[in-house]
This record gives sequence, C-alpha cells and structure tokens, in this order.
Amino acid sequence: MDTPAANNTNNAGATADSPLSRRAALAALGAGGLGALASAAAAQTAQPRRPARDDDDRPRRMPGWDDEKGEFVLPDLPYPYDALEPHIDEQTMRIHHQRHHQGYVNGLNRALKELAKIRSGDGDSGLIKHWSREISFHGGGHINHTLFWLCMAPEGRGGGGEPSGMLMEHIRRDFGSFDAFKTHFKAASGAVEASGWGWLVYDPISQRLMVMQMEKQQDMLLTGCVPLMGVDVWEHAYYLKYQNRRGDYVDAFMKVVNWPYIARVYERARAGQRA
Ligand code: MN3
Repeated sequence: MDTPAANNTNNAGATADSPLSRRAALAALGAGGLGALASAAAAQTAQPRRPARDDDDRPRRMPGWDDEKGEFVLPDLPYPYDALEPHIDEQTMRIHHQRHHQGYVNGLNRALKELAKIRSGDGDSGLIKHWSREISFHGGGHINHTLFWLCMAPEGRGGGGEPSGMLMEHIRRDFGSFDAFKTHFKAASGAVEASGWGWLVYDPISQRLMVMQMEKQQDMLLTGCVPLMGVDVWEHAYYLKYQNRRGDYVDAFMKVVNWPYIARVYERARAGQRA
C-alpha cells in the first residue's frame, strides 16, 4: 500500500524560512478553516526533506487530492489498519477510513461538481446555499480525517509518549503542565455535544496553544487557528470497542498520538506567524 508520504514525492522540503513555506503557512493562516487544516496536513510532507532551493516554487503535494483527476481522493493510511491495536481496533479503523472518510470525499467532490454545473448555467442557482454547506460539512470531514490519520502512529513507533522540544515547552507554558493539558483536552473532547472533534490549535494572534471543541465537522473552530492535533469523537470512531465510554477512547487515543508529526505542524504554523 502506498503511504501518503510515498505519494508526496514532490514536497518542497523547504526550511521554515524559505519563501515556499512562508507562502504556504500564510495562506493557511489567512484562510483559516479548511485552508488552515490543509496546510497543517501538508506539513507532514516535509519527510523526506530535500535542501531548500530559492527557485523551487512547485506546489506542495499533500494527501487527499489527485492532481491528474482534479478531485479529492481518499488518502491511504500511513500504517496498516491493525497498527493501532489494541488502542484503536482494526475493524473501527477499516470502516472509519473506507466508509466514513470515503463518504466525505464523495460528498465534497459532488458538491463541487454541482456548483460548477450551476456556474455554467446548467443547474439550480437556488441550491448554491445547499451545496456550499455540503462543501463545509464534507470538506471538513475530508480534511479532519486526513489530519486525524496523520496525528496517530503505532505505539512505540512514533505514537504515544510525550512531546519534546519547543512544543512541550509551550504546552507547559500555556497549560501549566503536560498532565494539565491532557486533562483539559480529554474533558473538552469528552464534552463535545453529539458528534464532533477535540482539537489542540495554535492561535496566531496570541501566539498561544489552545484546546477547542468542534461540533459536527466544521462548527465552532476559531477562524485563523491552525489545528495541530485532533481527536474524532463521533461515535463511529469508538463505539465498536468503547461503546459509550468516550473518555476511555480519548485516553487510548493519547497512547497513539504522533507527537513528532504534531511538532512539525506546530513549527510550520509558527514559521507562518513570523513571516
Ligand atoms: Mn470520523
């Protein structure tokens, strides 16, 4: 199976201060929402790195989009379906990825096609609002899940443990301690009403880390914040194994968090802020 990393042979490998990374990060910070999430996903393409080149302004590739087809696509997982066992079970991962995430990809592509039809005069312009909402919902689903898979790694092989370096320093600065952050994150994620997400985000105005809730796939996230780490707390993400014990599932998620990846996303977000 191709991994997203293997598909991303055209990543720029730019340093934090190169023109390309500044542009990408600025675009993300300016766009907020889907754009910010997309940029965060692009940060994972920094592997493998090539030396930065000033004239290298080729577009950064990221999982979830097929340039040739001009469509969003389901990205491969960067690990096998059973790799997060026993914390996240294989059946949940398979259904979540192949059914739920694929559904959002399909819904997003459909909405974009319907809007293109309307623009060409071959559609019902009264449905622009409907299809725009579909983009927010399914686009949110696509980007959130693309990031979610990248936020995790098998325990002991990139997943679990604690962050290090600047990310850890700033978690301690902004939450008091890593334990206090975990308690806050678990409580916020556990308290999302109905279906939604818990996120660790970087706020570019205060230049601080924050924990936020997201309802559904797209509501309540502060515009301009860069999502760093998200946990899906829709029931489809945990019900087969954890039933109604959402807190146990969030604890399990913390055992497979890919902190090195999240630290790279954070570096990129901060580089954009300095530019
Ligand atoms: Mn989901």
